[in-house]
Amino acid sequence: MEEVLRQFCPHAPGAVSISVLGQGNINDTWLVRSADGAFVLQRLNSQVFPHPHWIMANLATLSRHLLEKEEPCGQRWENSSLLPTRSGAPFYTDHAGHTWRAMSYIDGTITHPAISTSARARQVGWALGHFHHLLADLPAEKLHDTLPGFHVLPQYLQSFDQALDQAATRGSGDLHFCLDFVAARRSGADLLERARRRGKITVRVVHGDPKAANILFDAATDLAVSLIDLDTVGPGLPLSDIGDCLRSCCNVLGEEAGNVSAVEFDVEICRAILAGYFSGAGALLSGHERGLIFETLRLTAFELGLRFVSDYLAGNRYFKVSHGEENLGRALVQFHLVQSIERQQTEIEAIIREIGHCRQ
Ligand code: GN1
Ligand code: MG
Repeated sequence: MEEVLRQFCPHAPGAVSISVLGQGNINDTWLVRSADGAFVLQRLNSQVFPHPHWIMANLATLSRHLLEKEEPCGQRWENSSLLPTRSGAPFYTDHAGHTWRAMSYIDGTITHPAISTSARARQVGWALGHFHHLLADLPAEKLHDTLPGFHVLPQYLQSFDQALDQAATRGSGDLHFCLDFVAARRSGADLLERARRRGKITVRVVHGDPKAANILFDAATDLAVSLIDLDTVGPGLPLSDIGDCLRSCCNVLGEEAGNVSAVEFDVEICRAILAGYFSGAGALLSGHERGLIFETLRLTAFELGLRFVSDYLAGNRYFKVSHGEENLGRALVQFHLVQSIERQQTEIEAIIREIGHCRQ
């Protein structure tokens, strides 16, 4: 760590304090406080992100664009940006080959692991919509695809089939539940890919991972201040971001819920998020895209469950785990969330129509 800190801190590494930040499933993250202020230090997971220079190039393009777009939006809004090493490089590779980088720290903020009030949910939606609005005129081709196949559901199904073929384990009842669940829902999984190929939906620059833990709130006002965790920013579908944000924030018990039968999709939180989203994004989504919100939401929760169970079958190589069954438990949570979404389809679709309609 000393060797790494020396790259980013002008002062002796001894003069800093370090604490673990967040609970990401992929990278390792620390908050570093020094006499010169605070910053976020991260060690990238090179299995997941094999091209760190693409990520850093994307972050630079993003920062430049957002700087040019600085405009009053009625509340505090800040964007985190890449901090170069002391020698001016965008990242540092240590002796073991790990990539390290520093990002600015947005002070006076907190995250809410559970979005439990409509006021916060509206802020979450507004923040995502505002982010999309700020990026609407940044051509998607200017950014690298740092994770080819990210949010491409048919590809996740292929990986699942492969992992199942090669899996050493087929045992438990929970696994059988997951396998039956996937088998019953795999048809129709190419909905977004088909719409994309037919030019019905637009590829834009999107966040890629707008889950609850990636939205910063001002500690004093409780208003949203920033979307963080920008490694997945790149060409994608705004619809996928909306689906991912809803599947995360409306699952009030969270992704690691112990009692899976209590997992529910909260429609009131969904209503507030969508209302906030449209107030921040304006008319970014076409009527056709708005008509796909429900299915995207259902498929996004299904996709994450599928990714978790595939990783479980493949021996937990992608998502960090603290015990061998964790990814199976996470898959169960997502699949129970899908069931809750399906049970409430009529209500959710009515909300989408009601809120989306006002924005036509
Ligand atoms: C991963 O690392 P983290 O926690 O920000 C994953 C997301 C998932 C999320 C589920 C690059 O994000 O796609 O939705 O876990 N990120 C990547 O918690 O795969
Ligand atoms: Mg992430």
